[in-house]
Amino acid sequence: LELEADLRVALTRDELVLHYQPTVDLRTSGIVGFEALVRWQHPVRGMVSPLDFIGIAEATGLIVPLGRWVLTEACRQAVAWGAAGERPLKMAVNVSVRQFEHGDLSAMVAEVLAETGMPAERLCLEMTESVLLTDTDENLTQLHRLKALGVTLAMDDFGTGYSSLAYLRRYPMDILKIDRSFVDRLGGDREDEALVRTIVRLGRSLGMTTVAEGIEDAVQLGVLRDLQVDLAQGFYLSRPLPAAEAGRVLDEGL
Ligand code: G
Ligand code: G
Ligand code: MN
Ligand code: NA
Repeated sequence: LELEADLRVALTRDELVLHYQPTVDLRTSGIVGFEALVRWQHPVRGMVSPLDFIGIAEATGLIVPLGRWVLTEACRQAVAWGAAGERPLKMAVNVSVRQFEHGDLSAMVAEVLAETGMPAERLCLEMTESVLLTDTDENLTQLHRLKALGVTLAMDDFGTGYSSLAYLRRYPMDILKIDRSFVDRLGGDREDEALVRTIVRLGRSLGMTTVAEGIEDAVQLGVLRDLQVDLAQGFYLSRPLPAAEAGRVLDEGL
């Protein structure tokens, strides 16, 4: 309850910050984009993880203004970085199923793109299966509107939910992010490798770009490269970084 009141205030006091985790092309090892991850610099508690406040934000509806702030800040940063270099850098932003339920998500995204001058093609929205499992028709309409804007859609934490296969076919998703629980077990058991290979094939056969998340060592990286996964994220490549450090690795490489 105390955190809820604090979170309301945090939004008006610039206490939220974004960290940026690089996404790496497994063939070139170059950075092709970042995933924006929100943190809360609480005046008393210090840095608070999204695990401790996204749930509160969802339950109270604060996720709507918070989500808009995150999207605006991430787009603003991507435009600033994009202007500096040659590459059209991608920016991925996590959206909650609650943002589909409260208010018009695609209209909000269109407004933020216009306000920040962010090209829609450079924005990726990450969502979990919960978006596909609840309020199906309304959410499907929203997803098609987002696609019509030119935004890329990613299925996050793939493999951890239900009905994955049927929903993947029905929804206009571009990117499949293989949950880190699968990546975690790579390197030992051949069965785990077979599982990841199957997910990669599934993604590819549906025309999706595959991303492996949660890579924590060189063995996992090697296996994923051999399996021809397209993109990778994980602490072994880089932790989520404050904006200034992310800008530095963008200039100097990892
Ligand atoms: O960055 P970290 O690993 O601590 O994130 C924990 C969880 O919080 C992850 O599931 C991540 O997707 C989620 N998260 C981080 N930033 C955001 C955000 O801006 N919006 C939403 N909805 N979830 C986020
Ligand atoms: O749910 P989502 O995939 O958006 O969650 C992203 C979260 O995963 C972030 O909080 C980020 O800090 C975390 N993360 C990123 N790379 C790794 C990793 O290599 N290992 C672990 N344990 N967590 C990671
Ligand atoms: Mn994510
Ligand atoms: Na994930």
